[in-house]
Amino acid sequence: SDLHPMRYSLSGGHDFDPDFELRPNVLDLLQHVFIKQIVGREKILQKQLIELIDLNQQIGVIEKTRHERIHTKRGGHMKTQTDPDEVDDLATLEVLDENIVAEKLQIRYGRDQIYTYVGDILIAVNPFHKMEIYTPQYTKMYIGAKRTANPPHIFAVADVAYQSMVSYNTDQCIVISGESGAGKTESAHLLVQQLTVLGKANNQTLQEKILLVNNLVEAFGNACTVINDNSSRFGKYLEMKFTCGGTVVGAQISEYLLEKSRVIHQAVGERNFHIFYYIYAGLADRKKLAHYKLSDSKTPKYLCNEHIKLGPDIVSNTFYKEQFDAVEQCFKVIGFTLEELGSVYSTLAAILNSGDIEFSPVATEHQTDKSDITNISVLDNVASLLCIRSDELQEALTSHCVVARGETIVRPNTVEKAAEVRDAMGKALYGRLFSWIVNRINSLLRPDSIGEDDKGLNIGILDIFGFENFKKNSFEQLCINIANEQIQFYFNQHIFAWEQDEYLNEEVDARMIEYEDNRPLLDLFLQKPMGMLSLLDEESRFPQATDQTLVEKFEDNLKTKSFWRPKRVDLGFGIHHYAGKVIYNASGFLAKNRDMLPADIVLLLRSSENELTRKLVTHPLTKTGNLAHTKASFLSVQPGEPGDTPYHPRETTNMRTQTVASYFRYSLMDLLSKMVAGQPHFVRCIKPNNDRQSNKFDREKVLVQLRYTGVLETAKIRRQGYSHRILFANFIKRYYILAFHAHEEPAATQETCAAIMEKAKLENWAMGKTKVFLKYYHVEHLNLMVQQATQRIILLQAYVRGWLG
Ligand code: AOV
Ligand code: MG
Repeated sequence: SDLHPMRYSLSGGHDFDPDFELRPNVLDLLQHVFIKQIVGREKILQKQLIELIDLNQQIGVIEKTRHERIHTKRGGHMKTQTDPDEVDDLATLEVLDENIVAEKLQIRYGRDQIYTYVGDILIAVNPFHKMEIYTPQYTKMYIGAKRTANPPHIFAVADVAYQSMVSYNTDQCIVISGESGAGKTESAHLLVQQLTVLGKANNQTLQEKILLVNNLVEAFGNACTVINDNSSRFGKYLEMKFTCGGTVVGAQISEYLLEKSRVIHQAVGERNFHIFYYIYAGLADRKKLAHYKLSDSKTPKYLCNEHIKLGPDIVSNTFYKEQFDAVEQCFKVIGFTLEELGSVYSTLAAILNSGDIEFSPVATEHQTDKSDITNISVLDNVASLLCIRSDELQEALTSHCVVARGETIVRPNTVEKAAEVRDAMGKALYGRLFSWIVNRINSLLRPDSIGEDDKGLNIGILDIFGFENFKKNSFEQLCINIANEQIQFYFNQHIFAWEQDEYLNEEVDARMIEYEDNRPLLDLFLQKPMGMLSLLDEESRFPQATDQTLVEKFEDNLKTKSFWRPKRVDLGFGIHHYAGKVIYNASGFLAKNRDMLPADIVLLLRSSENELTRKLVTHPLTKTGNLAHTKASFLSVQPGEPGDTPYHPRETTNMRTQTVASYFRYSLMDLLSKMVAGQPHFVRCIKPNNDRQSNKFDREKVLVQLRYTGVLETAKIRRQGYSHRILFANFIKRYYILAFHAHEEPAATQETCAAIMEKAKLENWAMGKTKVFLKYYHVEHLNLMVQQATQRIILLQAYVRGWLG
């Protein structure tokens, strides 16, 4: 079962039959019967068969040629690399220091070699121009190929993950990291592209659907920022589902922490989510603006901010129109109904319209803080698009209910409060629409062909928003950077901490590597009850609290060098992240964390005559993740329960309410539990310059990234360390054929394993108490030998079948 047909089948169309091979009498049979019969009949056949008879001997031959090749051609992994310019793998460099590493990357970058290995980790330097290395020829070249056969490539990562999944029957997880604009999302696309080919979907449609998922969710979740024109404003974990045989059967996405505030406000030089521009231009093109209550002469407020007046630019933008057609096509191919599409467009149009609702103060006899809507026609438009009553919407925006001593009292909203409610509604509708789309995609792409006993396998691809450091950093940047901090911790755990623990346990001698442990920072954010997020939640519960009291609370409680209050910055606080120092501004933190959607609005939307609108407010927002199997060492805190910090006690609906911080904490844990369940592969994206220019390699900029991502330490540990540790029994099951006869059953001991390694003439491995410790190139070499041995067995079986008739 270790041997996957895809890897071992011969071009002749013969299938490998593992049972056949295991029948002990096959070899004897051949030796005694068939050889005699065919002697003289067919010279070539005879020669081949004799060659094949004694597998051990045969493997000796294969091994010799391989071994020679490795020494002569590659050189790298057995000794250090000789040609100083040809470094596919930085872990092989004789002298490892950051300047040399940066220089090698620069030389390669200058030759358009954007990919480089550090052991089994792939470094991808953003080329900022189109590359001709993702064509079908390249796809083919990287399928089932030995790593050293081709230059480093993202397709090779897909291949290793896929082959490991089918060979070892375990889930895989590809973690892509790097700062904003470094190329994570592009890498994620390329991985999906290669994996759909590897997974040979039985039907074209499924393959097509999976390829479109990213495009669809990114139209809704990505936006133009000052750093990246297509910046991910949410975290995405895409799981591709396979049968145990390796056929792709579906996909599932989890989304994390969409930056909803972008719907109502964009910073200088930034834009709203792509889809708003697409739909605005697309509907204009189809003369459908009026139907969705939009006007081409007056651009919705949410689309223009004080710094860019897009106006007619949007409506006449052909790129946007094309994108709209493309998004619609994605929806249709994936399986959304036309009715659903109409509802999605209506919801988007309702959000755009709602931004234009204006309020003015009304002075009454008793009070002056009442507000009224000045443009009732806009209100009517929003109500009609959401299929709710206009007068009820007006009431929900301009007043709120308070329950006091069992009595419900209606209180008016001030102009500011009414505008807040309006914006909260826009954000909530968009956030929920996004979640609904993701859930709908999941139900449309949920695999149904996997049987009950066959739970199937999956490869997860993590593409989150990268580390951000703007001129002004708010709550969103804090969450984004905490998420990156957690991913870095996961990387460190995997590459350094566990590795070292295991050496100790197995009594394998290996030098320890120093690395930057960012655990204290994670504690600073996530610890309960004194971590930053807990303090934020606590403060969010006090009605009298302000952003000022929040920063003071941070200052009083967070006693670490990584936190400080810069002078002369109101509401400012600084954090020294693993990736650098960031100054945050706490203005708006409390409101953003509370993220309140008044109960009156929820109840009103629930009365909608539109099914989708109702669904958006009735479906529980929290996802259920399985946190039970999360390795404790990953979590600096206990996983938070969804909704574990109720902050709004008078909420009368049964809608779960929780702060953004507590939900964020929960999402992080949910994500990690998914990630640790699989074998990880790492892709580290590097941004060569801040100007999005091709052919510009800013050495300082790259050095900083190499430093904070621990590339140098990784290279060292990859050179010294053993990336593979395999239990004796598993090792023997996989490789015994290299040193024993097919029918032998050698004992699961150190001696057996050593015998195999010696037979394979490999050096520099280590023997633990229960596991064999191998470097990644050992495994490649062993796999290749098994593959060749197996191919010969297949040949043999084919001949035997033929003769048996
Ligand atoms: P990100 O995902 O890491 O940023 P992207 O994947 O969106 O970054 O890449 C940013 C831009 O770099 C893309 O729009 C492309 O123009 C270019 N690019 C990246 N990789 C390649 C490639 N392999 N070939 C050609 N161009 C590329 V963020 O989501 O902002 O953290 O939050
Ligand atoms: Mg991205």
